[in-house]
Amino acid sequence: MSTHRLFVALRPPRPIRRQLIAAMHGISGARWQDDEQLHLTLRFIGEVDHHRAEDIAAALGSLYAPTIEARIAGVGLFERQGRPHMVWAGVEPHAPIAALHRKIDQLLARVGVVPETRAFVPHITLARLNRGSGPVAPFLALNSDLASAPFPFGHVTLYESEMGHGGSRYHPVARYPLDE
Ligand code: 2AM
Repeated sequence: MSTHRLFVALRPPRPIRRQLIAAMHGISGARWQDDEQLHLTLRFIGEVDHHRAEDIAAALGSLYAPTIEARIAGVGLFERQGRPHMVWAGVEPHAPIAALHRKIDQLLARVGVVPETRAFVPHITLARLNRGSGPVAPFLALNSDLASAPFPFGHVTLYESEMGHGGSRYHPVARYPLDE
């Protein structure tokens, strides 16, 4: 049976995406994300069958949470096995985003999605790196004060991730409005 690789995310508005894209330079060999790929993952779900996917989409329909006023705040680095793995943009404030993450975790637990154990660090991935990528320190230094105007996250999106040769493509499956 075919499966769906799902995750739940917040999508920054267009002017914010443009600002992030404008900052994407200065690491040779980095795989910069394109406009369609930019998002803040609230909850990674993973592979589920079609029935579970429908249950998940329905469960998210009962989400009731306020719109989040956010702003971009700096950049960061995740390492894997001691090597730079990806660079990301920070988003603040953390508290309402973490609260939304917990709420979604609880909704999904009701339809059998195992609760998250990994620490939640709100971030928007900007680039994926590999052994051949150049140094990241200049990029991190240059963008340490990266900041945006305040902007709203007005809805939550359920995405399907499709893995391909040129990296993953993310397709919105459903959108759930947040309260004004
Ligand atoms: P990343 O951008 O920080 O790598 C689709 O793959 C989205 O889900 C990406 O934003 C990715 O986060 C996130 N993701 C992938 N695997 C994950 C995992 N095991 N735990 C948490 N998030 C994951």
